[in-house]
Amino acid sequence: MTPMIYILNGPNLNLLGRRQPEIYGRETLDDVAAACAAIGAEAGLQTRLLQSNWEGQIVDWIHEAREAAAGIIINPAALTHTSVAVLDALNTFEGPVIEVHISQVHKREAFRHHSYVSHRADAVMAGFGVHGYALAMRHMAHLLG
Ligand code: CA2
Repeated sequence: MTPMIYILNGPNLNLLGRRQPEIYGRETLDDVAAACAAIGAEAGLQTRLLQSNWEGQIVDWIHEAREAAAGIIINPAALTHTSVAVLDALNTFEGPVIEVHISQVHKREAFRHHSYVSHRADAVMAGFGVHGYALAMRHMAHLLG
């Protein structure tokens, strides 16, 4: 069976490509889904990109991924900096976890410099724009290959 990669996105990322293009660029989450699916197809991986503005929904998808996915790519958005619940959920997942940030969070406000999710992530991308998701997909293929 083709391994599945969950690509999870947190609060406000539904607005990607529609607001603050100077920080987050002009590509939408649908563009990201298409780019990741294309890389997955090359690498023999299925992808499922999901976005929610609700912390509990992200936690539920991580639980679902325990059975359904071989790896997780996650941009937790603001939950990165606040959510022990997302960290605890990721700690129950056995496959590779890659954390993605579109912006270079370490160049931004001090409150964006700490990530709860980084305590679990096997790799972290920041500042590559939405291309960071594609790079994460390639690394995921390498890790699972
Ligand atoms: O750089 C990233 O990817 C972030 O995870 C984005 C979060 C921010 O809280 C993190 O510190 C860094 C914000 C996501 C908001 O997404 C928007 C996208 C387009 C327009 C407005 C918001």
